[in-house]
Amino acid sequence: MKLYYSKAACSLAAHIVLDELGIDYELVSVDLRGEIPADFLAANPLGAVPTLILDDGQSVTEVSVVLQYLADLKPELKLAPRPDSFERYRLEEWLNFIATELHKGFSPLWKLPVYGDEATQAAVKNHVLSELSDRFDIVAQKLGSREFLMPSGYTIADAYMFTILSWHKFLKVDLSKWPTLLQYLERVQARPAVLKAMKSERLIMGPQA
Ligand SMILES: N[C@@H](CCC(=O)N[C@@H](CS)C(=O)NCC(=O)O)C(=O)O
Repeated sequence: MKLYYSKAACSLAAHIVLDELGIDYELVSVDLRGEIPADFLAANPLGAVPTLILDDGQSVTEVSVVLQYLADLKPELKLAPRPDSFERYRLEEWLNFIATELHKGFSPLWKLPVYGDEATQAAVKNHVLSELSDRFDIVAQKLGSREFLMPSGYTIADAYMFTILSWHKFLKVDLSKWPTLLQYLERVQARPAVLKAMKSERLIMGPQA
């Protein structure tokens, strides 16, 4: 299996889940600002990571689908509830919320210069932050005193939530108003598979980092 990824991008979620599975895989780094490899574009015309290439040559795209595909390879790890259970819909609610409300909510902050002069960029940033702030409230409230998003324990939704919320460090989004979220990020980051994927992408260094 081969994963096209880009450092610190949403593909980190798939990278983490591959490490949770403990299976062999190949990583191919894509420079999203550089030349896009033709084989990658053929597999995903959107030119977006993550793109997973299976051993039979088929591709799987879209974060939420890639994560579910991976989780279903090893159901015994309970990274997702069984597909025929009601709980699976609860997981999908989280995946969809993260994808559409948080992931794409953060996206304008990665490309602020396209919005024009500094005043316009500041206005866009303010608007994005106020929308994200409402969503952070919802996540913090739903998490409450729970360790992970699903009452059953750690799932692929946590790998995705962790990846997207961690962007606060790169994009200078202050999360201090949401200690629940900061503690949650620390808890997820302590997982060996999360540390392994982060070290592999050089997001943290050293054995204790
Ligand atoms: N709908 C896609 C979106 C994935 C996406 O936005 N990926 C970003 C990185 S986080 C990307 O590759 N963007 C391409 C670009 O910036 O050119 C999915 O859910 O997988």
